[in-house]
Amino acid sequence: MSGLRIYGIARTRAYRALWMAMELGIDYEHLPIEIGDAGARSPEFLAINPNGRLPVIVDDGFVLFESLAITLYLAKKHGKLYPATLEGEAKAWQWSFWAIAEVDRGVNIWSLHAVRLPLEERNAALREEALKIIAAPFQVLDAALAKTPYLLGDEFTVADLNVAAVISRAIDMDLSATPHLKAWLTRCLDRPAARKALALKTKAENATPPEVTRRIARINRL
Ligand SMILES: N[C@@H](CCC(=O)N[C@@H](CS)C(=O)NCC(=O)O)C(=O)O
Repeated sequence: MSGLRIYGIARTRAYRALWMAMELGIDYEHLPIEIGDAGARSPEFLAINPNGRLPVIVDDGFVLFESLAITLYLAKKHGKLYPATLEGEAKAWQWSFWAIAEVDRGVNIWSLHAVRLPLEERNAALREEALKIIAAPFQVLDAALAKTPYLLGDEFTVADLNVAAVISRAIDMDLSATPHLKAWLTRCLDRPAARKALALKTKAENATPPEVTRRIARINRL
């Protein structure tokens, strides 16, 4: 089958690929498969992505996993939101790798224990620990955004999409210590494509049974 297929329910990191596809205005098919044995760890899916994780895309037969590799690939392929210079491209990679390495896990753990798990199953110690881990990188991001409205300058690019998508759940945190980060994140998430993607994500989130959220919490504590 030709065209772009995006695998993964919008509650997962597939949201990042969906947001990018919406920004680019390209045609795609969304296959909202779930994590676990009935979805991403089924034999059919493992044949596409042996990691058993979401998202993965198949673009005219080309298979790619890792959410931020997917957004970078799509932006570059479609010539939109992608830096025009070698240095700009390197900075987009820098911020993308930074987001995965420095803040992805912390924001995820915080959101599980602040918002997503049933109230009585939230662990305040894990929540506080997660906040401590992300405090320093959030200061780094705040300082960068004090200089320019977007990470690479005056324009929204794939670098902003990647970092904002990774920390999108931080919008529910108290961000008063990082006002530039807060204003930038609000700006990014307010874009029409971001709102559309977020609506899909919220809908999927609201339909997620508690046992799936518990499973996510178990995976993330590893
Ligand atoms: N670094 C990967 C992480 C992928 C990932 O962990 N996806 C989660 C959903 S958000 C998943 O599939 N978890 C289920 C599992 O590990 O079984 C990416 O950014 O694509």
